[in-house]
Amino acid sequence: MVSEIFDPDRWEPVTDEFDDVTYHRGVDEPVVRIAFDRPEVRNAFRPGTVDELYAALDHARKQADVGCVLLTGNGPSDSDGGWAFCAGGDQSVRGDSGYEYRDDDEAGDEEDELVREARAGRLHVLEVQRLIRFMPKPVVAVVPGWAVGGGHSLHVVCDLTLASEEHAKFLQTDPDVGSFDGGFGSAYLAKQIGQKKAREVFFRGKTYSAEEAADMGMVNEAIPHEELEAVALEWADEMTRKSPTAMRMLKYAFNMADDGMVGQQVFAGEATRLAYMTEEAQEGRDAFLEKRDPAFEEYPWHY
Ligand code: S0N
Repeated sequence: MVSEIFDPDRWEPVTDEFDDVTYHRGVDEPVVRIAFDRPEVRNAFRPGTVDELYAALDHARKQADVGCVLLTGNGPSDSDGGWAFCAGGDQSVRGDSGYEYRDDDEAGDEEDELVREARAGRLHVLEVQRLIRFMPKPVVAVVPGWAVGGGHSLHVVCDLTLASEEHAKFLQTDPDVGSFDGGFGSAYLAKQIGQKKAREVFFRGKTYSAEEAADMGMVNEAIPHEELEAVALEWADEMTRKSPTAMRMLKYAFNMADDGMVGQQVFAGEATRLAYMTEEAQEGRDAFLEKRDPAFEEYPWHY
């Protein structure tokens, strides 16, 4: 079983090579579902989990026929029935300078010795955050239970969050375990819910329900638990019917003000891609290749 609220008729596996993550694509919809699959530890991530998550997200990023990514957590836990989106970094594999690959963590085993050495104690969940932030399609956090620590930060960086009315719980424990997400997890959260509230989330470490999180502005909607994944698919269906170019430009436009020069670069790269599609830009290329002056006077100075 993938998850109690997973509908097997609507999904087919993309791969079964992952240990800590499941990866499906919609049978009839241009949507993928990527899920943490460690319910016994509230879907906490170890380094191999992050590798697999990154690989699945990057695969989804490159698929021309995929317009939306649902990021969720499988459940419930067999031992106590608890639900989780993700409980952040797995504290049991945290060494003295970061999270460590252990013997039962198969991911990346083929890598050579120098790569293994370079990746020791990595905090590469931040690379996953950047991938979510910069991929040219919406990523929706579908939160069936706990979103905690680095798991909370992941929902924050997603474009949208839908949460189980009954089971979703939002909690920041970073300062309880001596970690701090000083990037999107805190600063971008403050953009979403305001400075005072964001500081309360981190400094107090109170648990918020889906409804409270929606009232604060960090969750789009609280959904009855049994309907959570079906509603997420409805939202994905609405979004994937829109113009891919418009959606991409909108995502990057929303990001730009907060992402500085990198945000400008990403947006401008897309503008350049659009410009390349014009005859005017193609005239510049052709003139160079034909060793003549470009005839740009053919093209209007629009106002
Ligand atoms: C999630 C909580 C609140 C759930 O409580 P509940 O329902 O009472 O269940 P438990 O009995 O506590 O848990 C069930 C089982 O799951 C294990 N477990 C839960 N979370 C983790 C975890 N994070 N790591 C390892 N195991 C976990 C429990 O141990 C239990 O197992 P058994 O039954 O065998 O005892 C509650 O569990 C809780 O508070 N969990 C810890 C949450 C936490 O503190 N997470 C880490 C926070 N920090 C980060 O995530 C760092 C993120 C990060 O990587 C990062 C990001 C940005 C910049 C830097 C970093 C960096 O790496 O530092």
